[in-house]
Amino acid sequence: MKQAFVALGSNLENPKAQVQKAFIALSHLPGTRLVKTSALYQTAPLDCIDTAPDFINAVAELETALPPEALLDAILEIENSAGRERPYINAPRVLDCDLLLYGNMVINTEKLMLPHPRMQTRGFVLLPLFEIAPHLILPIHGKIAQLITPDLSSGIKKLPASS
Ligand code: PH2
Ligand code: MG
Ligand code: MG
Repeated sequence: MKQAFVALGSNLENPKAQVQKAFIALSHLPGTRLVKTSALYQTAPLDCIDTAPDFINAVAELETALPPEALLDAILEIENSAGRERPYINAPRVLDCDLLLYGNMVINTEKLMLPHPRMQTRGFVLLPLFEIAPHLILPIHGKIAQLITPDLSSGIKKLPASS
């Protein structure tokens, strides 16, 4: 079994419910255990069109027997089942599932890049990841605690568990 982390994001069609549903879908993947989920975070859109709504973001920790490419296919299937469409880059979406990390693997293929190529600069990924794995050491980028800067944390609000 390998440890993997998946980032979830939604800014369409009841984003909180989309992310909650995605946690459940992850827990049902074959050969996979949902180990931990972060809180939900309300985050300002980054690199999106001006009118993009705020996102709900979260991170999940998995333990899985699926190889990385199969895990990627499985999480993209979860996106598709939620009704994901891709009219243009970074368009508002019902659900985005990004494979962040798979053990200590470094992969650079057309299909899959690990660590996820933008994760080390994105507060909406790093803050929920730090919440559930504060001692994590990323391949290439090192300790998660050292990647989090006040700059990255602006525009990000951790929501209370009840919300
Ligand atoms: N995802 C993007 C681009 N910008 N901004 C926020 N706040 N949250 C996201 O999940 C996000 C984004 C590309 O996938
Ligand atoms: Mg993404
Ligand atoms: Mg994506």
